[in-house]
Amino acid sequence: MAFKEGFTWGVATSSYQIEGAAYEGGKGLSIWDMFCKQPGKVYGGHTGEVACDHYHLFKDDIKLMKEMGIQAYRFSISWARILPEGTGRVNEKGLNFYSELVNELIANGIEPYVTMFHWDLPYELYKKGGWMNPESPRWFEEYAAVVTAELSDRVQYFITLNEPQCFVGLGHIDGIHAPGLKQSVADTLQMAHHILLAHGRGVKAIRNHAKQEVKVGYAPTASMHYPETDCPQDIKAAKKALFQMPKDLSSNWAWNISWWSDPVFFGKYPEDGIELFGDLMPKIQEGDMEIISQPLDFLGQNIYNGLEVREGKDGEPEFIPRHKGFPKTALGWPITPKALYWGPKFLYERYKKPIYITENGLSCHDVISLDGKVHDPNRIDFLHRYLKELKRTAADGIDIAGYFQWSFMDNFEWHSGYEDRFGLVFVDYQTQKRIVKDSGHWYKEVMETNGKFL
Ligand code: IFM
Repeated sequence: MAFKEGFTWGVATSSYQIEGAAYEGGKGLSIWDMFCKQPGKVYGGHTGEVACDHYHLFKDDIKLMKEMGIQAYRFSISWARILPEGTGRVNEKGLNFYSELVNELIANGIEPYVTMFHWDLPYELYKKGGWMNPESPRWFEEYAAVVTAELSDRVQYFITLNEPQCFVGLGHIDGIHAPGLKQSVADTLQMAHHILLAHGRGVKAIRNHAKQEVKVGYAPTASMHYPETDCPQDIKAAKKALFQMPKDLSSNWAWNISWWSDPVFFGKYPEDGIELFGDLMPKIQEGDMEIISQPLDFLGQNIYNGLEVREGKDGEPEFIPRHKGFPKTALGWPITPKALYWGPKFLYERYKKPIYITENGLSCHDVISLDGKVHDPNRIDFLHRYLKELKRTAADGIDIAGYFQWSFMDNFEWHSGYEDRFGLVFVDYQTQKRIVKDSGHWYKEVMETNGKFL
């Protein structure tokens, strides 16, 4: 059996993408509430105001999860629902919502995995400079402490941040996500330093306030490079490409692994990055790197695709262009199953921590067929190919602790609104009716058999 006994099979979502109830239950505003109000920022003018109405329908959703055989559910907390101003006043109704959600999960035999931050920063904190403010790590620490004190008697697994690459890269460099800014390299590096400090302070807060022994991790993302062939030269080139920083500042610097994970696991920024950024490096105070590199129990990695690499004539990694007609998802993302073999392998070799795949999945053009069902063979084929590769890496002895499919149900896909569907469960946004897609039934069998037939 390649997937170890006790392997965790789950699904993932995030607060703004599913909850709705944007102005209910005492919740404060988030940067996504404000971003969606701006004309032209989100496809079709869509917003997360109602989304999947999970805030009201969570019991039904959890019932469905149970029927689907889901063992673990990774969800995120809306910071502004807990602390409407970002710090200070606690909104008891918000805490109760998550407390009830956790109770319901446990009553249905589903293990909760809590992500503290999945992009919906309280707007009140943004007005104070958001992550640019040197106080922001303290704000996050306070918030993480409140959540942990409330939930950790029942929740054992916590994840600090989801995909800093995206909320910095898309939100503050490219400006296509909230808060929609295009900031300089120096500013975003300083911001990244605060975010890493927030992660470290968050880890400390979780451990200090936990009511039982907890497992704490982090969920970055990035493209997972993989070798063209199994020859040692190509493998070496792919691994080098995976962890190297961009060669110059012409591209979005945030889209890499090492700047976000080396400080967390090694307590230092990567040398090639320090060289690249030179005078633009953030201000690092004494003790910062120790805070950032708090011991973690696992690495959560979100993996969707990667680039193929070979050793070039000069001995350096060479990226191989994708051939004509390369398979892609509805969103246009390349389908590269090998990313789920080589990615975790390279990451494990470097960081030496048990790995959870905290997100993996695809968008498809799903529709309700004449028979009233949702047939999504492309999703089944995608997941089958990717999971086979994950199984191969587990069989090689890489410590893979779990896999969370993105996403449990169709939801608000950020600046693409509801145009794209990522769920195992179809959501009719007019009626809020859910229909388990063929892939949901297929995934049930995967979970039940611990991936035996893959
Ligand atoms: O929907 C997102 C999620 O919020 C973060 N990771 C990628 C998913 C698909 O784009």
